[in-house]
Amino acid sequence: MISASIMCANWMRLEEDLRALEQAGVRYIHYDVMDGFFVEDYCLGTSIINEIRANTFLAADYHLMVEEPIRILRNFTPDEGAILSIHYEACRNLHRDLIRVKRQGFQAGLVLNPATTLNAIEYVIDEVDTITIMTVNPGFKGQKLVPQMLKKIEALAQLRSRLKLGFKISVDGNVDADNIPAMVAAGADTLVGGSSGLFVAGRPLADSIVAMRRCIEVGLAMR
Ligand code: S6P
Ligand code: MG
Repeated sequence: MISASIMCANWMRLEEDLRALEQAGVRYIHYDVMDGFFVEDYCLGTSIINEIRANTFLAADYHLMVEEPIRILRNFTPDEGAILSIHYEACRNLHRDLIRVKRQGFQAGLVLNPATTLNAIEYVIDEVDTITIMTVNPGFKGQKLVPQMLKKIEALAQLRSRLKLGFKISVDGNVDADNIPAMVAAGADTLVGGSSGLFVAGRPLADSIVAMRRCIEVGLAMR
């Protein structure tokens, strides 16, 4: 599945971009929310998010890069199929927070920064619908893959089959033609498309999506 990181869209032509994503069968719109504290930058408040939500049928994939996200959980509306992901590193009471995300009607997502080990999530792994491996350090578009993350995706996929769990594995950061095959081969189910692989300057979105799908096929064949 492809989740389109809307912060990387062409904001001067947002409506066109939305229609192209819908027509190409993208699965989610990925909304990055940054608080200038957990990460250095700020982006996507709910007034902007809700304007986009009102103008697309694509399901929401919220990525909260926010300290203590539980404080602002009520700002988000759980439409059909929406995922809301919070960071392991940002929550003082992660288990409680994941339960609250689900209780509010979202699929519960958990995001891990590159330095966070998989051991850290042993006691919450049964609660989650999606685990996102940050393949760059969060905060900015246009960064390069942290290469050790390919092993981490693979280890997470192995852990999932060992525990017989059904969560999805998502990857976020530098999802491009060079990296997609290895990410998919390692076990990624959802790819967050950003500035490197989806919203590429001078290339129509439809072409990017065709190219991403070709790379996904290559990765699946390598499994
Ligand atoms: C980064 C954020 C991401 C980016 C996306 C950028 O902190 O969580 O969702 O928007 O990964 O993609 P790219 O291809 O520029 O790395
Ligand atoms: Mg993100």
